[in-house]
Amino acid sequence: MTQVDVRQRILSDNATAAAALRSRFAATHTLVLNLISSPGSGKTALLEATVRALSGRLRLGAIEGDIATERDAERLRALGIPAHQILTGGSCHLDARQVSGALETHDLGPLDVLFIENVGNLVCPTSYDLGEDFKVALLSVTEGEDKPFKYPSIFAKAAVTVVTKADLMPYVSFKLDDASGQIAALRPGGTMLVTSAVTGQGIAEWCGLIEERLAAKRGAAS
Ligand SMILES: Nc1nc2c(ncn2[C@@H]2O[C@H](COP(=O)(O)OP(=O)(O)OP(=O)(O)O)[C@@H](O)[C@H]2O)c(=O)[nH]1
Ligand SMILES: [Mg+2]
Repeated sequence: MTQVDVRQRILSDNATAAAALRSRFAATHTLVLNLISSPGSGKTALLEATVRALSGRLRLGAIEGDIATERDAERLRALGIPAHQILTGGSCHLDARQVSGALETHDLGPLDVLFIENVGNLVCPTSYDLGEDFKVALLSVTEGEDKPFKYPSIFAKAAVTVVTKADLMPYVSFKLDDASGQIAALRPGGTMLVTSAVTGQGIAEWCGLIEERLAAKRGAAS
């Protein structure tokens, strides 16, 4: 088998496992988001702000992917939602089998929304379907506005891009118009939001988007 054959086989096995997950989430009417970004761009901070805003209204849960430590799951459990940490032990992304395994061994209970926070990496997680309703790409203003065109695959695949750490915009030369032009070119019709987990900017819009997508999924199923 060549390297290309092996990769195709891995992705094909992943697609089968992802399809089973998607059926499972359809049966429970659970909206599933797969969050992908560079390390430290603010995935867990966005989820913390989301939990603070929405956990009174919706049943939220999280699967966290990291190479090492339970820290992100602990941050979310501290806010009162079920969160399970998958430790990849070196792998730079989550795959669908790991997510199914986590759901088999750790009952997160009935959920309206499941957040899957992928391993911090803008490249590897892009190829692996996790049975999600949509991917969310995060881009923090401290990373620079040139990143969408430099890492096009994730910004093309993500239905939603969240620009994070907007409170730091005055201190860095992040050109928001430039970034939004690249994102729109890579994903025509996609949604871009600008948020700050520190000031709360954009969090209401982000939570509104989640509630709308959940209602749409439930409406489509009935
Ligand atoms: N100023 C500011 N800092 C933020 C914001 N969001 C996150 N941070 C900080 O950025 C750092 C990384 O945030 P995390 O939420 O842990 O980032 P992450 O993407 O989950 O990181 P990994 O899981 O390691 O990939 C922390 O020090 C946060 O406090 C924000 O909106 N504004
Ligand atoms: Mg994190």
